[in-house]
Amino acid sequence: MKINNLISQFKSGLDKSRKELLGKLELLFNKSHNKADFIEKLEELLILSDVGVSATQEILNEFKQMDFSEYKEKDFIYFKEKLAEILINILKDNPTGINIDREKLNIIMLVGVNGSGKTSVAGKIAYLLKKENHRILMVPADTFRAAAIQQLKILSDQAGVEMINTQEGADPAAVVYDGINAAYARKKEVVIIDTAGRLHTKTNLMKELEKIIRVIKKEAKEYSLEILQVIDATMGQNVISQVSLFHKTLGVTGLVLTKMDGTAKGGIVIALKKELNIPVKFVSWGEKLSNLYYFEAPTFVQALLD
Ligand SMILES: Nc1nc2c(ncn2[C@@H]2O[C@H](COP(=O)(O)OP(=O)(O)O)[C@@H](O)[C@H]2O)c(=O)[nH]1
Ligand SMILES: [Mg+2]
Repeated sequence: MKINNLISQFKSGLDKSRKELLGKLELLFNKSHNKADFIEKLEELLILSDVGVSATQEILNEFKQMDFSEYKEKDFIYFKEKLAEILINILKDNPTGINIDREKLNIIMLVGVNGSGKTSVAGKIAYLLKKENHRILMVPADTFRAAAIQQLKILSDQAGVEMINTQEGADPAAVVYDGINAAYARKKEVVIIDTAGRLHTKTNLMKELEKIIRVIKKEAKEYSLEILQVIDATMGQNVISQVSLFHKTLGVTGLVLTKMDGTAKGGIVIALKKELNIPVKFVSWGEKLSNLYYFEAPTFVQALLD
């Protein structure tokens, strides 16, 4: 996608966050009388925007080191540029997207709590990789409800990719076993595994997911495994502890932020990077299959502050 087009897509996805943040930043910039006042108001604004405590401190330290008159005498644009520079610096070293190696079986497993958007993201990744001409097999490992299997089937059909069949109540690890073997038999390059996320059985869920990973490691030869945690961006700071839990047990290799359109708190991206240092690989908004984007820090920050 052309870069201008990408920025405008990001801008529309981040519309709520941008409007909220920019208005408040400008007000803060114009109304603060001295450095202490400015720093205090900026701190409050960053915390309210979900940037998180440690990233907020890093940003404030940058501004504290500057001469207040230096940014006060110049205009708001100068201040925004400085902030953008700091944010991009926090978000750098973030390997985005996923590399598909045609010589291997590329296994992508989606994990996360119920309703975070795993099944939707499974469909969106399939759609994206299908456009790049990859041979994809979908594996419905959320077998708890027939409707969940059906939901993935509908998305697979829309994306034009195959899904293996299974029954409600089947053992998820057994479904993955079948999926991997089917992928080799059908000469697929990519396997996308959708999983369950029922939180009331947290320990069981983690055991179920660990068992799936064991099956992958045993059955797959010459493979790569991406464990992507799907996060509902509207959940705020709660997602930090959610991701910690999944990461500790499973080893999450990347994050996918969904529902970015539904929140005015885009700052969560910065908190996740700063506190957990797990790369944000994709962002998504809206229900359309095409609404999944490789996360690019400069584009994201520009869309947020422009
Ligand atoms: N507005 C919005 N809704 C979404 C997005 N992604 C998923 N949804 C909706 O959120 C709900 C849960 O999504 P689903 O993919 O089933 O989540 P799962 O339980 O993690 O598999 C569904 O109603 C989706 O249509 C998004 O990016 N934006
Ligand atoms: Mg689901």
